[in-house]
Amino acid sequence: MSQDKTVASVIEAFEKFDTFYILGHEEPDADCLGSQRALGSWLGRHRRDAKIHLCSAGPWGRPEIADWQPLFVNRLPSPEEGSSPLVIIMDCSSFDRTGFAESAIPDAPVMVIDHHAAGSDFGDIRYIDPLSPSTTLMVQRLIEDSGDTPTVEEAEVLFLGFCTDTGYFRHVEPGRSEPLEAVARLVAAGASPGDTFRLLAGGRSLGSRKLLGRVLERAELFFGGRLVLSWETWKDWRELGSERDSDMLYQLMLSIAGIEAAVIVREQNDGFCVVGLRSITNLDVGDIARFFGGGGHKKAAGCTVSGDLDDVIEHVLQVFADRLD
Ligand SMILES: [Mn+2]
Repeated sequence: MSQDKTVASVIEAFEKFDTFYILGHEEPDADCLGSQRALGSWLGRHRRDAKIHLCSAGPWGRPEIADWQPLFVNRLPSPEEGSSPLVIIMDCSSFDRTGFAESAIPDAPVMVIDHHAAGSDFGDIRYIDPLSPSTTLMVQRLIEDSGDTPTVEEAEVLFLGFCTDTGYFRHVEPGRSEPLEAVARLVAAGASPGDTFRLLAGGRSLGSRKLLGRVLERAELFFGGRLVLSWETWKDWRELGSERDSDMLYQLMLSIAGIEAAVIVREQNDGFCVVGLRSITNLDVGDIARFFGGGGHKKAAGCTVSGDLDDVIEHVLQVFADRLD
């Protein structure tokens, strides 16, 4: 089915139901929650009789969405007698990622709206667009293709979701302008690029800034300056707080001239270390993560490795040596 037809059939499908359970993935981000909020808001505007339940299993770790928690339930209420419920799962490539047990979900048709290319083929109605940089952009399309315009609030959360998944436009692919044309309409509808940037970059604790400094201070170059590696101890984490800002840390590390990849090794308190990997060249860090039983993409990946900090750092460097030496 063409994407146009899929979108039309999804819009049509909404008409058959009167109760909507809108779910996203666990450890939610603004793409998932923004998609849920905008779709819920729009369905509520159109179908004034409909019951809308925004559902999230949490945990709510990210500062930019911390205020949204009261809008969501973490336990799904039962549908009313005689109602026609639909379960909508957004930005989620497998059912497990919702964080809910199957028994906690009402027995109802399932619609999946997602932009991940890989994943399990679950759900009865599927709207999947791997070319879409965010799920929020797909929700915007549903709203616009039904002849409507997002409200200011819908535009704000849709824009925030797009900025989250594109690293504030950094990951938008060249050669395709439609996503930028679409988000320009969100700005026209009232979304603020400045406020959105401050929401994504701000709201941090002093401890988290000091932690950035500490980890940066320890950074070392390897393989003729092609790899930068740093580390964080369990003690740092206890002292300065659990709030992390990995994206900022990787940005700073990857801004070193001539660098190809960055690694952060984080000591856990259970004899393991969590290793985060980022690349800005063709060097496939997903491959390195998979060597240790982890996963991810070519440019962003992670794994958990047993051993103390020194052992894990040495082991990771050995694996990089095969590729960079
Ligand atoms: Mn997403």
